[in-house]
This record gives sequence, C-alpha cells and structure tokens, in this order.
Amino acid sequence: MLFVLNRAGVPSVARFVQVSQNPTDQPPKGTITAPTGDVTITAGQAVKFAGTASDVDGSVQKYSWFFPEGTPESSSAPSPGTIVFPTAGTYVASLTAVDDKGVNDPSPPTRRVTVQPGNTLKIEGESLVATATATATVQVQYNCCGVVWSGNDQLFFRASKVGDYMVLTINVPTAGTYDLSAAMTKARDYGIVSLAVDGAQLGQPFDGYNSPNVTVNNNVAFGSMQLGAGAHKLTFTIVGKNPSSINYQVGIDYLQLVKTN
Ligand SMILES: [Ca+2]
Repeated sequence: MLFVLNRAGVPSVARFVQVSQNPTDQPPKGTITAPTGDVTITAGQAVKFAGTASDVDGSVQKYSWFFPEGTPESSSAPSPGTIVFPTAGTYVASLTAVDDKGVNDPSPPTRRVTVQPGNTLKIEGESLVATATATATVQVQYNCCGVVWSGNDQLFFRASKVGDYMVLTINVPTAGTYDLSAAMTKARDYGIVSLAVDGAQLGQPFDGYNSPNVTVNNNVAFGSMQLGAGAHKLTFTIVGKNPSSINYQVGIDYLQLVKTN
C-alpha cells in the first residue's frame, strides 16, 4: 500500500499499488466462459471449464488454472475441459493469465464449486415453481428483505387462507430411504404449513411466522420416508397461522433429501 502524507501529516486514502518490473506493461485479463456462474454438484461429478484471455499491449503467454481438490488440480490449457471433484466441500476455481512480460492478471476470475456428499439431493425451491399446481400464486422471488437465499431465489407461495395448497413434483434418481428437510423462510405474513408426500402426512406442520425480520430456518426436519426412483408429489397445505401473523404465505428456499439406506 502507498500512503501520501500532506504537510499536516494526514495520510491519503490507501491504494493498492502493483510493483512491476515493466511499469508500462498492461496486465492481461482472463475470462471464465464456462461455467457461466457458480455451480453445485454431487461428489464425483464433473464441471466443464473453459476460458479466454487477452492482453492489450502484448500477448498471453500462459494460462494457469487452479482447481482445489479437483482431478486434475491444475491446467495450463485455455479451456481445460472436464474437472472431477471427488470430495464434498466448497472450492474456488481460478484462471490466472500471464502475459509475454511475465505479468499476472491482477484480479483473476473465479467460480465457486459447491460439492455435496454423494447421498444428498438438494433441490432449490425456485426450481419447482414450474411444477406447481396450486390454489394461489406460486412464483420465484429474488433476494429481498435482507435475506440472501440459496441460488438467490426462493419459491414464494402466496397463500391467503386455511386450506390453500400447492402440489410440487420432485424427481428422485435412486430408490431408498430419505430424510427430508427444508430451508423455510419466516416472515411476519407467513402461515403454518403441513407437508404430505404422495398423499401421506410427513412430520409436523411448520410455523413460518417471525417478526419483524425475514429469516430462513435452514434445517426444518420433516422426517424419513421410502421413495422409489422417479416422480413424487409434495403437497404443502395451509393449516393455520400464528395469531400474530398477518397472512398465510409460505417461502421455500430449498429441499434437502439425504439418502440413509
Ligand atoms: Ca433457493
């Protein structure tokens, strides 16, 4: 950092200064073209990476990709292709371009790769909006009210009375016993909702009332059930509301199904 003092000894606003052997050289700039955003995968799955880089006053000499815990863990190809992530965790992949003067891109582009355990199926609520049949509006809602949802969206069910319901369809790739939980939003105008899976009640109704802030309860456990491979119907029904709540709405950030057997 470089500070400049005036006569009174007051430092200027600090700035980052890149010290270069080639002070007139413009650094190169890399771009990740695939994936186009952050991604979530299951352990053992692959992500396809591609990129480009340019240099305004020379040429790009080197591409340096880094994939923490990936297979392979690095690449010098502009577009390295398929990288497998075998282990659950969150990793930041990056592309650093180097130009013909040996100067790095000072702000390499990155992608966050979230790798879930192999037995976990995470389904974003917003991805189920298109499957909904309901007695009230079901819509995608972008981050609001001080909340950042997973995937930046939630499913918003604008129920207004007891008995309103929506039916969502999920797809389960592998038959087994699953624990179903959900990240449910709470707000001052939310109601109490029950869940049935393929017509059978599961767990206790969830009270979505919270005031004054909008919050998300990330681990609302509904319970365990047997699911065959294929489509299943989740029916959310309004069964009441907290006496303090002013409406009956429901917000689902995501569902999580963990295969236990
Ligand atoms: Ca979400």
